[in-house]
Amino acid sequence: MLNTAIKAARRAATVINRASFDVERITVTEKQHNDFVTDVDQAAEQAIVETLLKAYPDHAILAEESGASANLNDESEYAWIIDPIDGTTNFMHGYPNYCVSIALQQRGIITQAVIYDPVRNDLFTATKGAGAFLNEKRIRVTKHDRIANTMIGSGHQAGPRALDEYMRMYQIMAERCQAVRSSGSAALELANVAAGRIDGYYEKGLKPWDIAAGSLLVTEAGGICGEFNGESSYLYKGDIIAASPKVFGQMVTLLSPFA
Ligand code: LIP
Repeated sequence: MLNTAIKAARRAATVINRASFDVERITVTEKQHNDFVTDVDQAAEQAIVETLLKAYPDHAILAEESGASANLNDESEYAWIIDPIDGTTNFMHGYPNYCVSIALQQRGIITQAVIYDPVRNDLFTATKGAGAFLNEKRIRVTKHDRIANTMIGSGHQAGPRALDEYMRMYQIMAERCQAVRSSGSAALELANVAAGRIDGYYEKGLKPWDIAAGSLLVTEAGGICGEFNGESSYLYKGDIIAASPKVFGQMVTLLSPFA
């Protein structure tokens, strides 16, 4: 199943890379204020869904652009959770920081994850219980134990309330960390936490397709994911803190007032 997901991600990346040479020609639609979809998101998603359903016609699908398939429910044995381009705004501006994200949920538990960064040709993979990998090499979260030594990623949803809350959280985190970064792709930043490129990530109001694959990468790389109060229903609640174990605890202490 992981191999099928990798095949699907690479097919999507072919569509994305071709379009990235001429971003002026991309057709952009605004779904909501500052929330965009392009014709490339749709074509990449179609390539992913076709590849997965060809191999597994009975599996359910939850995808950012086409939504949930009719056979998706809490009891679904297998459901694929897909974001064809996480970081659409980056992509449509030609800012090279976005990825394809595909996860398999098995009776409510994420068991397979693929995040593919087509710009750097970085393939992140994880299978539950078998570790996390970047280009087939084992990856682990950082060993920092003091928040003062960390670089943390973050992001925010559109809208004045989310922005106001983000600014208050940013002030708290930026005062205590070495740096806070906001680079526009939650999935890629979760993969970066898994790979030890940043020490942690936090964002509120995300969707399951932003989080599903990245969260398995983080936990299989030795990290922890949780809600802002530390609890575990982050996937469908959409508020996530992900970090190495010691940093996670300190982030929850700082950010739990925003739970
Ligand atoms: C985006 C995220 C980004 C977040 C945005 C949005 P999209 O996903 O990855 O980090 O801040 O709100 O959800 O729309 O590019 O797939």
